[in-house]
Parts: sequence; C-alpha cells; structure tokens
Amino acid sequence: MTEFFANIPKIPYEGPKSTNPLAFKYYDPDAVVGGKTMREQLKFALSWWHTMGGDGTDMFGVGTADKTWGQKDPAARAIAKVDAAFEIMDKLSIDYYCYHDRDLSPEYGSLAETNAEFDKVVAYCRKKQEETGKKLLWGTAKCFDHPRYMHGAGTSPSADVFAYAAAQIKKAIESTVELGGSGYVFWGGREGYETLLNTNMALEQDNMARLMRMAVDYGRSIGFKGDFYIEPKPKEPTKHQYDFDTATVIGFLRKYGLDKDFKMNIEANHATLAQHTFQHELRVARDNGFFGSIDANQGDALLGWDTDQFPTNAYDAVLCMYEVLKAGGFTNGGLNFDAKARRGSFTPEDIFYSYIAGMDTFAFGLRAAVKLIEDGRIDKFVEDRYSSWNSGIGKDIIDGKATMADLEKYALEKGEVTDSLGSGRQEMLESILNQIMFTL
Ligand code: XLS
Ligand code: NI
Ligand code: NI
Repeated sequence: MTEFFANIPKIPYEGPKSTNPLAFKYYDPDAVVGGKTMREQLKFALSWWHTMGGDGTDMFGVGTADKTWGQKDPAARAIAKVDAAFEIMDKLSIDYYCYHDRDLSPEYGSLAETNAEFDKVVAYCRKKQEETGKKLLWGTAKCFDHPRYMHGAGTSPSADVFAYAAAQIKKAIESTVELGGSGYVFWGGREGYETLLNTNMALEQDNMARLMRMAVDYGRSIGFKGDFYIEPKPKEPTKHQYDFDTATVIGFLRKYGLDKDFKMNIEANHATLAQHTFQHELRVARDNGFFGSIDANQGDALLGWDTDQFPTNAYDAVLCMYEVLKAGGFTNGGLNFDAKARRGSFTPEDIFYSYIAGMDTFAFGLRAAVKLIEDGRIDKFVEDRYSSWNSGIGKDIIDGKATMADLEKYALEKGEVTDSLGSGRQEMLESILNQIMFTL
C-alpha cells in the first residue's frame, strides 16, 4: 500500500526537553495520568473534513495544500483518503476519527448513487478499523453546503428539503452504527435565519425538533446506543443560529423532550463567537448534566469568525481539562480536533506539526488539571467562599424553611452585612494557577 508520508516516522514521546519537532513533549499515550492512560483520558480524534479534505480555500483565495491524495477520480480519492487518514492516525497515536457523510464520499448524480458510493467507503473504513483498532468517535451529515440547503435543512421553509435532509441523516446514522460510532452530531450550519422578515421562527424550531426526534427514534431502532449531540454555535454561516450556545440549546432540548437523548458537543471557537469562554460553555453543560464531547480548536481574539486553529492556548486547555475531569471524564465523547493548519502552512509535514501542537497542549492541560485538583487550593477556596450556605440562615434558605418574612426579620435584626463578604481573591487564585502550570 502507498505510504503517503514516507518522511514522517511514528511520532515518539520524548518529553518536555526535546527539541525534535516531530516528537511529543507532553503526550505520552500510555502513561497513566489521573488514574487512566493519557489516550483514555484525552480520546483524541482526527477530523476528516479539515485534515483529509481542507485544502486552505478561503473567501479570498483558492486552496494552497494538495489534498487530492494522488487521485483525480472522486471514488478512488475517497478510498485513498481512508488510507491516508489511517496512516496519520497511526503515526500520531490518535485512536478516533469524526466525519460528515460527504467528507468520506462526495455527492454523485442521484441520492441513490451517492448512497451506493458512500456504502463502499464506509465498508472500507470498517475493514481498516478492524485491521488497526481505530474507532469512530462520531458521525454527522453535511446538511449545509449543497445549494438545496440554502435556507436550512431541518429548518427549511420547503418540506421537500426537510425530507431530503431526513434521508441524508438516516443514512449518516446508519453509517455511524455500522462503524460502531459512539456519537452522532447535529451542528446546525444553516439552521437559523438571515432576517425575521422572511422567517417563521416558531415553525422552524418545531420542525428542527421533529427531525431530531425522528433521528433519535430511528437511531435507537437500529441499535445506536451512543449519544446524540448538538454542537452550539451562535452564528456563521447564518446571522443567527438556533443552537446559539449551551444554555439556549438546553432550553430547546427540554422544551421538546429531547434532553434524555442529547448531550453537548462543545467547540472552543464557537464559545468565543458566543462571547463566552470555552470553560463557561463546558461548565454550563456539566452543571446541567449535558457534558458530552469537545471540538478542540481555538479562535483568534482579533478575528470575529470561526478560524478553527489548532489549540495552543495552555490556559484554555488546562481549564477545559479541569471541567472534563470534574465531569467524570469522557464516556462516549472525546477531543476532536475540529481544526485546520493555517492557509500558509500548506505542506504535508504541517499536518503533523499541527496535531502535535494541539495534542501536546491538551496533554499539558490534562497534567496541569490533575495537579490543580490534587493541589486543592482553588477548590477549597470556592468551597469556603460559599460556606454561609452550610448552616444558619443559608441552610434554612436551601432547605426551603425560610420565607421572605423570615429573611426580612433576619436582615432587620442583623443590620448591614460586613462580616461575611470576604475578598474574591481573583489575582491570588490566578497566581496559584500560574504556579501550578509553571512548575509542572
Ligand atoms: C462548524 C462546525 C462543524 C461541526 C460538524 O463550525 O464546527 O465543523 O463540527 O458539522
Ligand atoms: Ni465543530
Ligand atoms: Ni466550528
């Protein structure tokens, strides 16, 4: 079989002092950190769209990277992509991958033909999985790039488009089950609106929920036991996306009774677009029982769009892994690098440098988060800060024993609050975090 990256060895772990650009400095896959191996804790996944298909095309220019994998014919290219992807995963010690249906195999003439070609690629992926032990983290359907989806898929004003999307999603769920995937993602690329002047928002949201209900019922009927995810994003490509942020999505899922089957797939760059920190989105998901999976990437503070950069911000990675550990770790989910090398980083080696950068950042994040929790100073501070709720009037409020009148009486008797305020100590806490990171 062709080796696509003959000049790239299997990437070894060489430790933080190594200067070898093709070595991990922090990611030691089989080292035990926080009670599990790093590969089990981190569950890294390769994103088929960016890594195997993304050639650097942007709004201002054509592609810069060659992602043809040596094949002109689309069907032959789809198969070559599988071989190349499994080689990348092997060389980087990545155990999982994620795809949109059309990343694996493009659209051909009719839906029937498209499905038949798709099946061949899925069968080939299955064979490769069996040979290598690699796994599918999640699948999804690309219901946003074809012109038929210009007004949305599940939220299109056209019932015919809704039906087409349902057919596409049905097939994508089948492929996920066939490949043993533990997740199925809905990311609402065009499920939103450009202007309310032409939009029946209530019907569109009801219809989106109808599509999700059908997907859950069908998935469960063919044996899918994993999680369905919604991946929140506030905008882009639509001006307003219905899956705006985690809090909005939780409200949607509860309204339509979908909350038992869905969890969140949280993407760092989408959090930024929603004016939240990555940690905020993870915390909202965790606190409400919706923590699921992660699209690991990062945006640029000076650019207002989804730049999908490989994550190298160590602070974000530590605080992300802190939330993951506090949520009990990944079950069906993992860390999918929904990230692409910059347009100027166009050579095959850049794929490896990019993943090494992202994987090492999260490996560092895991190590530091474990230390942060073991250190305990920050958790203890937070616990103490809320100690007024453990006894006295605080406990009475929590136990439902205090009325408004009781509280009025209490406040009148006690007078101005002076003794239980306490400093928030933000700077002290930030320097504890720094100390833990700097001395890892
Ligand atoms: C786009 C999304 C997309 C989803 C999968 O912004 O991140 O790539 O992860 O459809
Ligand atoms: Ni994503
Ligand atoms: Ni994104």
